[in-house]
Amino acid sequence: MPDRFDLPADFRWGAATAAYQIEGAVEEDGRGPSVWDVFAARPGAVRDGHTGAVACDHYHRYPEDIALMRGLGLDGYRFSVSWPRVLPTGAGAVNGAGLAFYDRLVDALLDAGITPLPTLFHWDLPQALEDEGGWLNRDTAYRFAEYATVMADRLGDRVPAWITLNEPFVHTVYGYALGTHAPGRTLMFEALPAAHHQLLAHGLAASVLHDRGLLAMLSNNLTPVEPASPSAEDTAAAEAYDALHNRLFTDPVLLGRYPDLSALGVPDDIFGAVHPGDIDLIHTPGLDGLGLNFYNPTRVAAPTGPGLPFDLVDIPDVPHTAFGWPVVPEALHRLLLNLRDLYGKALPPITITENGCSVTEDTVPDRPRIDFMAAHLDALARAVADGVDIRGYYTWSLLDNFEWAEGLFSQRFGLVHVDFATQRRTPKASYAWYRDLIAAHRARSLPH
Ligand code: IFM
Repeated sequence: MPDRFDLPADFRWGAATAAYQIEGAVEEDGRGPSVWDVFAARPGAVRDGHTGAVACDHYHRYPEDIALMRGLGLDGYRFSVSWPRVLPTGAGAVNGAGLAFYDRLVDALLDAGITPLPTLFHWDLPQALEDEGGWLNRDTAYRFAEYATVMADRLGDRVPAWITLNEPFVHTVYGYALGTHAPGRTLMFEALPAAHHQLLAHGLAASVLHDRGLLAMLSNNLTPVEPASPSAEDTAAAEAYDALHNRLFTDPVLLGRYPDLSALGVPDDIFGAVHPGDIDLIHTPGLDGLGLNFYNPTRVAAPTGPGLPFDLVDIPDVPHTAFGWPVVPEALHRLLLNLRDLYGKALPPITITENGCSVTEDTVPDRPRIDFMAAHLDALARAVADGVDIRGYYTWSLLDNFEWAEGLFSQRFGLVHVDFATQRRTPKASYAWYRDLIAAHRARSLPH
């Protein structure tokens, strides 16, 4: 696998994390409870009863973590802001001590020469808003716009670009349809108003950011969907799944319309959630960059029984990550070209805002992670050569962290190993590989 890639001189290298997965300090300095605090406390909700109460203790150890980022030579660091740390009940009075943490973090990043790229919502909704219906309640979108205003007014002088939401597909499906993530609702397709309200929140927040001269991005988890066979039934099932996973979250933002969801039994107004004018609020602000979180392609077959209009099937004969996700780097190349062809001029520049893998028996010599990253960067570089405008790559993740329902130990995604008992950080082989890759790219890009 190559360890140098033909990428533009100004290509940006980064790493990503999320607040609840690393910060800990859930009861400190006035932070309010989030849906993840409440969900993780439910017996059986998270593997081994783990929670994010301490996680990587990044709230206290962020200087050490920024030193690790500096050691990598990162251009950018993607983190998320904990909404309940800033607004403990989701709205109303701002918690100055919570907001001050992000001031310190941003200033320390800038001192280290690293551009902060914050995500406003990475799944840790204030529990007080969940008590009012969470993302099923349209008001949550308006509370999000107020929260975006607080953040932009405080950090906008130092932070030029913002990601509004992380992976609204995953949050909607796992959190509201299947109940395997917080807030643990099991509404199946009736969860989809939560998707619409997140997209509305994105549109409202994008306007807030634009009004202040800031850039707005949205990070989606996208997957190229392939039918299990060329049959009409498998093809129709694949189209239905593609509409749900991908197009539901990109078409309204980029094209100003929802895809046809009738194969899922979902009406055009998404069970009454879509009000007149909503699509304009989502579409008109425009998107300054599409954040793409890529992990794997998805193979889909026609359903074998009643229930869902598709079956998700495995992709055999390829390696799989510790999570059981198929490793198909070429699928990233295909996805990037599909996006170019589907959205044309409506497609803004793309940044890979997550890509990485969990490794079975993860240890410091983590060769499979290096192979995974190298193969995906090779696919990305080929898409750049094919004319796709890709501005940067943020690996998931800087640190081993709290992997949601999988807890702390079973799915380690970090370039840096974290011993959760001692909080000792140990860079893995992938850390050294990524550091050398970034340095070599930078050296080649310098004017000679
Ligand atoms: O850890 C998650 C992250 O929070 C969102 N994207 C996928 C990662 C790996 O599961």
